[in-house]
Amino acid sequence: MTAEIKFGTSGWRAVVAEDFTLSNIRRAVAGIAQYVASQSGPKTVLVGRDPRFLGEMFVAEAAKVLAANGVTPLIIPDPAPTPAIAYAVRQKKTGGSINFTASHNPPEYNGIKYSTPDGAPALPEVTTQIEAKVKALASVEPPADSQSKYDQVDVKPDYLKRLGELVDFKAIKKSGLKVVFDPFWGAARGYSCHILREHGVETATVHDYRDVLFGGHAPEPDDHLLDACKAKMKETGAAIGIATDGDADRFGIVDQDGTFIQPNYIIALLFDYLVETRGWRNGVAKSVATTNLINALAEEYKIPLYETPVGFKFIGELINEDKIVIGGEESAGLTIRGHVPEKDGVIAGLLATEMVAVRGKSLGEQLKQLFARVGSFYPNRENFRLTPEVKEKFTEKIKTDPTELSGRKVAKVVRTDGLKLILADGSWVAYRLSGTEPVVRVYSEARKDSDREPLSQAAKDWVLA
Ligand code: G16
Repeated sequence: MTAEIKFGTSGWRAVVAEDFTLSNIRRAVAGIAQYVASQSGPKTVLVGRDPRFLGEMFVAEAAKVLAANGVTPLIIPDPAPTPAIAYAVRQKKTGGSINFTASHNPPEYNGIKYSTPDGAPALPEVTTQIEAKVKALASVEPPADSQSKYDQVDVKPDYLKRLGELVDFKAIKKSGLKVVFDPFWGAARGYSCHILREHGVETATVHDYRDVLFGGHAPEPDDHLLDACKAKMKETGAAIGIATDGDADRFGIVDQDGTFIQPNYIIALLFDYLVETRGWRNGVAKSVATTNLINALAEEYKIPLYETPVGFKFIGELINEDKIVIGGEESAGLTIRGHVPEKDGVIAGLLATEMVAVRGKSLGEQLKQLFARVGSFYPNRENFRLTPEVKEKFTEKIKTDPTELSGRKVAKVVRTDGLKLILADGSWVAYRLSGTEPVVRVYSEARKDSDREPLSQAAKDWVLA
């Protein structure tokens, strides 16, 4: 079947054998090749993948399609983290990368992320051009099986070397803390654990083998899927558990006592820590759906704050322009100054480890201190499956500008992405359609723990009424 190929929040994603077929992959890759060929930049494209089923085959097919369209493929033979591929794009000065991954989506999905020569996820002005080229291609004949061998590159050594420059491994080693790493059967296997061990840090792993079914669920480093990591931490006496998703651009962090520390808080804590230890003060960025704890910190430090639509490509731009210390999204993505303009779940875990080692305090204790300094914030997110009725109702509803939400006065309406309603006490709710999954996202952030549930309920009541 000829599917409509859309590059959503982060690339094209589809169910394997339904829309993610060799024939649609050929169209998508040919569209990217035509785009690259039309640009003035390099005509070589890196081709990589996460460890999903048939990834090797998709990479091989993409290489042939690129070559047939006048673009030279440079193949990454082993599964590689999305940020390691982003780093290689810059190092090798290629015309971008094609990465076969569906990130944290369930095992039946695969996808293509295209990054531009700056290593950042392609911006909408690029993906709309690619989509138009793909649309014009009814079908792409399978390229003749040329016997030519394409060049290969191992992206791991350079990327790990860069991490060695950005993270203070000496401090981690000195603290003597132990780490558990959970790669979720994904692309970061052999990355975070390797570099920690290389620097003499005792590191245990779980889910450290290939399983294309990811244990029967999405490879998402979320609280409810981190039991094995928590059990291993208990067994080994680890001070921190660090996890990455299928393509290692997202992170999940577990505190010493087994508490999952949500990404919102990790980004805020790292922002504070980097200002303190690196002395950087150029700016900070977050998506509009990410905690206002970051706004409060930016205000305290008198550091410019950039609030972007959801999609790391917008934060990537700010990194490339050297405008920010750190940029993050509540969906578990972050990067830092001087690093790739792409989410990096590996560096997130390593920096969180460094922060615990240097501060000598658990993440929970650090968060408590941060709340005492700049105020408390309790973010929450829920997803609703999209039936055609839900989608229609939702789309209509969020066009309106409400003046109150369950009796609470709306102080400000923000339309950076979807709809965000800011209430008088600084709490807020936000709504948008996901660009990666068939769901509606309902975000809320209370200022008191006791208001977390009522506010989230009010947010749902308003949109579903
Ligand atoms: C992708 C994007 C992120 C975005 C996330 C959720 O992450 O790269 O920038 O925050 O999706 O987007 P949405 O709410 O539209 O589903 P990943 O890790 O799936 O590539």
